[in-house]
Amino acid sequence: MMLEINFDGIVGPSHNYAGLSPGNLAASANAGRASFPRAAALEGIAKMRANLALGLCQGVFLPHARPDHAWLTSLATDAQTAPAWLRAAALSASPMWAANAATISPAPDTADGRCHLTVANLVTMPHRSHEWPQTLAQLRLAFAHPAFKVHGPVLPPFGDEGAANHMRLSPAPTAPGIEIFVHGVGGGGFPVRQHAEAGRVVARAHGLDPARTLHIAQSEAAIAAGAFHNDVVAVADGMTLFAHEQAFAETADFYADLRRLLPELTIVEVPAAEVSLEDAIRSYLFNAQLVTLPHGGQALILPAEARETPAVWTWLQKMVAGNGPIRRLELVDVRQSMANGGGPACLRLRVVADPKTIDPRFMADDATLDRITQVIERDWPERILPEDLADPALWTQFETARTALLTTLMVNELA
Ligand code: SUG
Repeated sequence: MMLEINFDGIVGPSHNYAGLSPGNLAASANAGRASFPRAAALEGIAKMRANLALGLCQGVFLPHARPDHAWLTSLATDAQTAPAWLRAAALSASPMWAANAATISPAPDTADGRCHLTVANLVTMPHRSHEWPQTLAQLRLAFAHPAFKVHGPVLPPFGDEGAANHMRLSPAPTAPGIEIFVHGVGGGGFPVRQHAEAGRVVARAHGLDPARTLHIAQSEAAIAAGAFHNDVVAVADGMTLFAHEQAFAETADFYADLRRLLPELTIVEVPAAEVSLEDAIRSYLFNAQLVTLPHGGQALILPAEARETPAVWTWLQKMVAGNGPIRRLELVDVRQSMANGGGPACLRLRVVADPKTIDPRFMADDATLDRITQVIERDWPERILPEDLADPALWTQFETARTALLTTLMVNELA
C-alpha cells in the first residue's frame, strides 16, 4: 500500500557547532559552543519513536563517513594538514538534515509511473557540497526496487538543496499532486541556496506534467530574516498549505494558481502582524512536520521552541481551537539540531511509496530504534568542542561508532 514514509537522518557522532552556514542564524549564533552528539542522536530517536506512536511510517538514513577523506584528498589535502575550517567541513554531521538529501516526486505525479528521487548537490555550502556521493549510495541501496528511479545530482552551478525547497499538495498519497519548487532570487546579503534552474531540471528529469508544476520565488525578506530554506517559512501536506504571510515573493499569483489547480485547498496563512518573521524563524514554527494521521485529521509536529515563543504559541492555540484542518499539536525536543538551524522537518525526508518496495534495512520500528540506541549510548561522544576536531583520536571514535552502527543495521555495503 502506498503511504508517506518519513526517513530521518540519524545524527552522526561528529555533530558539532562550527558556524559553517552563513544565513543560518542559529548556526552562526551557536558557533564555537560545545555540542552533545549522544544527546543529539537520542533526541532524534525520541522524535522517531513519537512519530511511530502516532501511527506514522518511519525510515532512517545513516550518518556519513567522517572525516570525509575522499573529499579532502580531492582538494589535495588531508585531515591533519587542512586548515581548521576545511577540516570542520570534512567532519560535519550535516547529512542528519535529510530534508536536504533529495527531491522526491511520488509515482502518481510522474510520466513513467515510478517514484523519482534526485540527490541534492548542496553546492552552495562547502561542508554540504560533499554529501551527495554518500547520500546517492544510500538512495541507490534503499530504493533499488524498479518502483523507483534514482537520479544523480543537478550539475553545478545550479544549487539544489532538495526537498527543503519543494512542496507537494494532493487529495491523497495515491492521487496525482501539484508539485511546487521554491527558489531564491535575492538573499539580502545571504547566499541563495536553491536556484530556479535547479528546480526546472529536477521537474524535467522526473517527468512532471508542466501544467501541474509550479516554480515560485521565496521573498527576499524571508531569506534575509534567516529562511535559508523554504521549509523554515512554509510546509505543505495533503490539501493544506501552512505558510507565513511573507514566505513568497508573488504570493497573490501563487495562491491564485493553487486555487485554480486545487479548488479544495486550504491555505493556513500566518499574518506577520500576529507572528513576525523573526519569531517564526526563532521558534521554527513552520519547520514542523505537517502530517495526516492514520485515522484522519492533520497534526503539526513542532519543536519545543514553538511553545517558548509567546506570539507563536498564542497563534497556535487559536488555530487548533478553530475550524481549520490542523487540529493537533505535538511537541518534540530536538534542541541539539535546532542550535544548528535544523528543526523537526529538516531531519526528515518524505517518500510516498509502498514500504514493501524499500530495502527493509532502512525501515525503522521500535525494535530497530532500540538497537540503534544501544550503539549511540555506547559509541557516540558525549561532548565536542570545536578545538577537539583537530584530535585524530576523535576521528577514530567517529569511524568506529559509524562502523558499529552499519554492522548493527547490516548495511556493510556503505562501509
Ligand atoms: O544547511 N546547518 C544546516 C541546517 C539545515 C536545515 N535544513 C532544512 N532547513 N531543511 C544548513 O545550514 C550548520 C553546520 C555548522 O555550522 O556546523 C548547518 O549546516
